[in-house]
Amino acid sequence: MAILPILHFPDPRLRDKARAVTTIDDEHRRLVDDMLETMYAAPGVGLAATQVGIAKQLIVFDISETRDTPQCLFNPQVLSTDGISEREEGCLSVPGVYEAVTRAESVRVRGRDREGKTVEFEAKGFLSHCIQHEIDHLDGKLFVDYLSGLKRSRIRKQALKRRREKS
Ligand code: GNR
Ligand code: NI
Repeated sequence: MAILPILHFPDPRLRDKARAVTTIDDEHRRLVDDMLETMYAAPGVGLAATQVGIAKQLIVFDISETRDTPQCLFNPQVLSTDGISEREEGCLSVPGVYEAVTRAESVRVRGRDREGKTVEFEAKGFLSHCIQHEIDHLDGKLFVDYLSGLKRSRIRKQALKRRREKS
């Protein structure tokens, strides 16, 4: 297993659109394991392949308190949504920034598991936000895109300044 470097906003690769994974093989299962190790080490509750510079439709997550329930989803799709919900979000690609984001309260999601089997389930509450946040990454979208242009430009300036100072 390996910890992969996480890209930081405003890296243009975070805007890439991920491609569907057609063959779920050992190489892709190794990527799942590396992404999980990276997510746990960060630490974060989710990670999209886009964040490690790989434009493939793959997300991993674990919202359990005990951090012992690793989950992955290839080619995740939102089938339907219900309600609206506002929650504070953060992102490993935008370190130190936490802001309220409004999303669907619940989502019905379909994808493939690590064996390539199709799975479908309903996500509510925090898991719903988490999965929508990860699927957004696969579309090249970041949670800061939901904030005002003024807030986003402040965050970008701060990120570029930090990168210059190499901290
Ligand atoms: O660790 C994370 N926390 C989080 C909190 C609220 C909503 C979404 C998230 S996902 C984030 C990890 C991350 O950046 N995933 O892309
Ligand atoms: Ni994120």
